[in-house]
Amino acid sequence: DRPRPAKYARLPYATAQTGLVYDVRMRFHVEPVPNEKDMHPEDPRRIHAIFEAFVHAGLAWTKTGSEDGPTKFHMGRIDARQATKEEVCLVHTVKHWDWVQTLSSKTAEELHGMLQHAGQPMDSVYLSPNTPFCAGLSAGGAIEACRAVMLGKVKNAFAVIRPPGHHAEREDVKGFCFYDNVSIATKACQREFGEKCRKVFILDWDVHHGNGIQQAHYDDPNVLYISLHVYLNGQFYPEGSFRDRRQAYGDHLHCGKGAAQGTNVNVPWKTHGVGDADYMYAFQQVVMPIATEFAPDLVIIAAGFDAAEGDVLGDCFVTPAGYAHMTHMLMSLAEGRLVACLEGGYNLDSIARSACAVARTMMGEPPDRLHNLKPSNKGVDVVKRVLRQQSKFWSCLYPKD
Ligand code: 6DK
Ligand code: ZN
Repeated sequence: DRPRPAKYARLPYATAQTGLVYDVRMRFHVEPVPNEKDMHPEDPRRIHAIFEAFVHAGLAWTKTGSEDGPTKFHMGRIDARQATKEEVCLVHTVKHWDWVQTLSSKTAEELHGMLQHAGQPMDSVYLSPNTPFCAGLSAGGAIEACRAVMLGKVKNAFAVIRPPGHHAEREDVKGFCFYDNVSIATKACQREFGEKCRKVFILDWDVHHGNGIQQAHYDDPNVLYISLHVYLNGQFYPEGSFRDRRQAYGDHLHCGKGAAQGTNVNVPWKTHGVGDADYMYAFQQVVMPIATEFAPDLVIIAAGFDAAEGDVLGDCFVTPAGYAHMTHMLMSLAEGRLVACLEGGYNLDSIARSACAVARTMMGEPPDRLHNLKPSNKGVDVVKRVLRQQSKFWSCLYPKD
């Protein structure tokens, strides 16, 4: 990451405007493997790589040198804690909670055996005795980041958490996820802050569709979920991975149920290889108009960095500056109350650089300029299809002619 320009080093972050959740104990959820080369992509080093980059760039609780006196907090530290059973069960069933808890007392062999569930292999997760502890901290970290913003302790916050959450369903672990961190934080804040936090906007820029988040709020008109993801008609996760054989789940026709129609928005890219220009186009045409009309009280980013340049799972080309611009636009909503919660992202260097760009933007630095603003033909096509569908529900999108 580039060094911090001097003119920003002196900005008076008297009380930090940006909060940071990072707890090393979230690294304890690991798959036992013989060597580094065989590491699962959802690697405990992911969160460390991001934190280390924050420290290196002078963004996270570093000492600024003896002549400056005491430690200066550039990002304010927010402590993670365990999410309670009651909080987790705002989204998941008690049966789900109980099942996750049982993992802590199992041997490695027993855990390995549990990966076969009712004759079917469990979908893309590994299990460790520390999983319940780490999943609890991850959800609790997301909650505390959102609470700090809602309480006005910080303007915005970044929760560097794992395991991720957006695939976890009401009663299913899936896709490296156990508890749906972002949805739990959403419901916890709605409950605690009432009218002050009635409407929450969740923007999911992870390259995979957040089926868990979509499910958790599908009939709630007070939660707007917009996801941009690769969607290849059965060929890209989580398509085709559901027990009940659901296929089309992240398509543009899934809009929400009943009074919540229009509060679920899928932007399903039809190819790999989408980049900044496609994201900027979707933000301009779809995301920002709908979000502005929705007028949220809080914005949460399901911030996976697997659409980043260099990620082998995503195979897309979003640059750190692209993430910075999306962050910058989202900061214009909800009087700036914005929380980024880490989801996926597997190239340690890409996620570190992307997360730094997001954090700098949240702290008030202008984003770097983008060099290519021409969206791909296929990208334009997808956005048009989304517009046609969503214009039934949003007056800002009504065809005007
Ligand atoms: N499995 C996520 O990024 C999770 O959305 C993505 C889960 C993908 C599962 C299928 C898959 C592999 C690939 C390579 C090696 C082992 C397993 F939830 C998030 F973390 F955010 O690609
Ligand atoms: Zn992902």
